[in-house]
Amino acid sequence: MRIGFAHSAVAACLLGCAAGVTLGAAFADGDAAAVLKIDNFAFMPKSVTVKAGTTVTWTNQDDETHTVTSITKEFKSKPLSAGDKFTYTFTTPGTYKYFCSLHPFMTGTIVVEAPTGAGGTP
Ligand SMILES: [Cu+2]
Repeated sequence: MRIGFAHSAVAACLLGCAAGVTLGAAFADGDAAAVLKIDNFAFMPKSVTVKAGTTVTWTNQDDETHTVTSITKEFKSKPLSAGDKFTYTFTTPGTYKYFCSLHPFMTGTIVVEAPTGAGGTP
């Protein structure tokens, strides 16, 4: 269901992006969102550590089409053209490795830590 998945990913991004803009100043108590970019055939930052429940957004700023594809198939973007975004919310602690299915040498890692107590400890 490639089309269906892409549609839900876009919907999630709309929600996530809107929330990010609205709540941007309120993130001091915890990372509820993380933003990565894809540029020059690389994910940047290449490795990111976030708390469980964090929504990660990748934006393709390259001129090439790329994907964000989990090696364990937990998440998989559609091919992202320049300017496209992909959003995924990580709810379970663990290490998530991913790559670009079009350029497999492009790799990245999301490390998801257990959430801290309410309020968190920076
Ligand atoms: Cu690529």
